[in-house]
Amino acid sequence: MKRFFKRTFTSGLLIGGAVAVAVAAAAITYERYDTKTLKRTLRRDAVHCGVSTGLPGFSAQDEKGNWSGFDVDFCRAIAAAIFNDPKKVKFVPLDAKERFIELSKRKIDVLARNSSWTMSRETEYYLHFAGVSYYDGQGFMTPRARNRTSALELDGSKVCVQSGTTTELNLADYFRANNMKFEAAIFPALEPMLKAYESGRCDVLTADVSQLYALRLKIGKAAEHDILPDVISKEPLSPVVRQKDDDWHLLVKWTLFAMINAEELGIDSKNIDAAMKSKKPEVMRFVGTEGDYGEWLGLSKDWAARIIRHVGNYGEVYERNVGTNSPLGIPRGLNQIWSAGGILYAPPIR
Ligand SMILES: N[C@@H](CCC(=O)N[C@@H](CS)C(=O)NCC(=O)O)C(=O)O
Repeated sequence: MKRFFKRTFTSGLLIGGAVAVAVAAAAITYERYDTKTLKRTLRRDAVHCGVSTGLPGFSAQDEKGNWSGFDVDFCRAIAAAIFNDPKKVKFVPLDAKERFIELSKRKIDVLARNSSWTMSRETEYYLHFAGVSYYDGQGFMTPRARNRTSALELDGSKVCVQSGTTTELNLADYFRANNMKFEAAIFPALEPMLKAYESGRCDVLTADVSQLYALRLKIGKAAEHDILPDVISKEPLSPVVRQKDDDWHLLVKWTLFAMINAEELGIDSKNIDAAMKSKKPEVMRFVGTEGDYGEWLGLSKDWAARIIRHVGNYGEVYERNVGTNSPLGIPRGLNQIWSAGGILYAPPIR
């Protein structure tokens, strides 16, 4: 469907310093293409969201089949914005290797699966990373019994790593740069990698630090495993969409920005009803009592308020799933709002 938006601009022209002012009104017609993804999502009444196969705190299923986690909540936020119903999501578990291919093949609408934003992933698979939802970095986990305190003590180690990840290349770079030898035990799937580590077939396991926390929890006996302090790479984790899918890309991107902006503005799931009555201009634009920002996205005026009511702001989602009072217990660190000492900085809704 093609939608046309007509906007009129008025420009004033001052002639020769005289009092005569000529006013020219120009009507400019913008064209916006509604691409297939939003239409299909609306038709089937559900967002198809690619997540990892099972990382506690990020995307995991309980015995009743209910999904929870940081990535899961992001999928629910998109559904809340579109349908006013966070349950209208179908979760599609994907391992590292298949995730971008399945997204390209339209098996899913969006990938929210601890995926690092890199140049080659955008250019080779024709994708867009919508915005950083979690600033991560790669680290190492070792059994406490091995008594390691730094990654620089890992010379000669056998290292468990998952294929199809940025982790594999960073591992090789790090050992080479530090003149250390290693043997990689490479696994295409998570479970066999974890089993190999648990049974002592590897001396160390490497993954993004957030995922090490999740895996340590999965193993049980958290106290028996150390996450070393060294962080050897940048892993900007981001939701991913296909290229040439502009309206969908905007929707996913602004869902994330809405969650971050809400935290900065002090809007959360508990005070959202009061926020709907606020007279503060920034809050009014956010909740849709002023302006038509949601409508330009193809949604309702209260699209952002729906996200916060049903899912919460960024900080609520972080704390619930991975924060210091959750079983994972990861401090906010870089993932704190910029005005509170972190680097989360979302463009404003205006
Ligand atoms: N952020 C890195 C690593 C992501 C990744 O796939 N990590 C593995 C190791 S923990 C994982 O999440 N596996 C879960 C799965 O395959 O379902 C990337 O984008 O390549």
